[in-house]
Amino acid sequence: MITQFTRLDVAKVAIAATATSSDATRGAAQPVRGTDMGPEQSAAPQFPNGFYWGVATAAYQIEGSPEADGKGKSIWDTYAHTPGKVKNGDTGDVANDHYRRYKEDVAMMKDMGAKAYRFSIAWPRIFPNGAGEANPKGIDFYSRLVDELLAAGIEPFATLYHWDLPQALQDKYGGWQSRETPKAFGEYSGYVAKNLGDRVKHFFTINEFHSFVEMGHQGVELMVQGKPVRIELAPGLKLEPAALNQVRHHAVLAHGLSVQAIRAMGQPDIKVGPAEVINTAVPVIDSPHHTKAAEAATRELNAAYLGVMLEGMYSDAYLSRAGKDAPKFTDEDLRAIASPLDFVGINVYRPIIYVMASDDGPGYREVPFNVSHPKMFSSWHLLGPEVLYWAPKQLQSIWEPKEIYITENGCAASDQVAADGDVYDSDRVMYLRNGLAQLQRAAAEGVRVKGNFVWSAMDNFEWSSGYGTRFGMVYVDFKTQKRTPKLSAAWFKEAASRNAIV
Ligand code: GBH
Repeated sequence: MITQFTRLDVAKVAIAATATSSDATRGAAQPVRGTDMGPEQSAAPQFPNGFYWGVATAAYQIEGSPEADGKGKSIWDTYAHTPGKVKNGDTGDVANDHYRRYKEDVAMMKDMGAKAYRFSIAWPRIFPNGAGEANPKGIDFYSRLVDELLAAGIEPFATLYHWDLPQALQDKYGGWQSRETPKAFGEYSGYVAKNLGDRVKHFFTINEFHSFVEMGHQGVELMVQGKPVRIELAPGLKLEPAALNQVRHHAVLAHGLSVQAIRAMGQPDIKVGPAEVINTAVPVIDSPHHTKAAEAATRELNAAYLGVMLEGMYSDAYLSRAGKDAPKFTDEDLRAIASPLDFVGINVYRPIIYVMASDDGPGYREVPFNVSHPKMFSSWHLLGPEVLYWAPKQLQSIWEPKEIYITENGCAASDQVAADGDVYDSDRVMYLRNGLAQLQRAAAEGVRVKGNFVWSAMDNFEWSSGYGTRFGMVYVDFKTQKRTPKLSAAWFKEAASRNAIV
């Protein structure tokens, strides 16, 4: 842990020196935080009381123990063991050994000042064959984890699907290509809600529809700083457009059936919503004209996922783009997909595009990223901190969800343990500080954001990129399993305790 802050102390003095003038320019009308406000704090409004300062992980990325206590195989066990799929041949066989070290990890999150933890449940631990007979030892693990979290004063938020589909469903039905998978997902969701819902009050159905559908069933190619980047995820298929559209439909249908099953089987005070990686079109110029155009673009960019979940229908533009390859669905499907939600979770990493208003076409046009536009460490991660303002703001304005969670934001960095034993992830601190200041700006304007989960609580298995791409606020030595909180963990702790960035 970073304890010696000599350089930061110097910085504090500098901040204190500038605080008076900035307070003066803000004017007296601004709400003031506490009476014990130090001179180094500004008078910007806080996040709402009870804001969840959270950290996030996912089962396959941290747990290891792929065969423990009767767990079945997932498509990620298969994919990671297929030569050439994951960088350096890395697999999640051991990962962070969290299945056995969860108590230590909960203690570590408590030390970091986390108020909430978003973890995912491995479906094949609960239903080793995807459906049919449940494996009680699987749910026992998550039950112990939840008890440990509650004892530490950390609120558990559980994701039901973070990409580790039971291999049995892939083998039997072609996985997400079949309606059997959403049906099985509904049953699994109901079972989990029934068994954990006395203590877990927030469930996310599915993580990043967009990512596992597109990257898992076709592969996604994008240009970053003038270079093509291709991303694939399990099961690594390359489907034709009609089949891909059907997979998209089955993913949102699974979400809907999951919400219905949780309502039917779980305690009435359970809250549920999706955790989607919202594709955000950021207005490149801050005028009402351009911000309205950007909102229209964001709505269309999310038509096949958040759009249908929150509007109960596919947009005309989506259906006409798909043409003869459009998904096949019934009205009953649409009703299930649009089941009322308690909140919407969004993962927010970067602007997907910048836009301007335009007289042509749909009323907006894309403004290309300059080749020199800065990026963070991972291949796809262009930097645009203002997306943490626009994404929740547009979400609220387009679809008016009751509550909003930022279910992930964070970045990879080239972290190394320094000679003094600490890890100085200055770029991650920069990223979080600038992004979360934008989120605070949204909250101050009345956007109903209830919490934020930093991805990730600790370094982990970064899917096709393996262990070299570190997203944690805690460094993990994968040879020894030693955990070392980075500079960003100290930064997070301070922000969480003040409930403010600026
Ligand atoms: C999330 O993926 C995952 O939920 C998580 O498991 C993962 O470890 C973490 O974030 C870090 O990658 O937006 O144009 O770049 C989200 C990141 C979002 C990255 C979609 C690739 C591709 C299109 N992914 N993105 S683009």
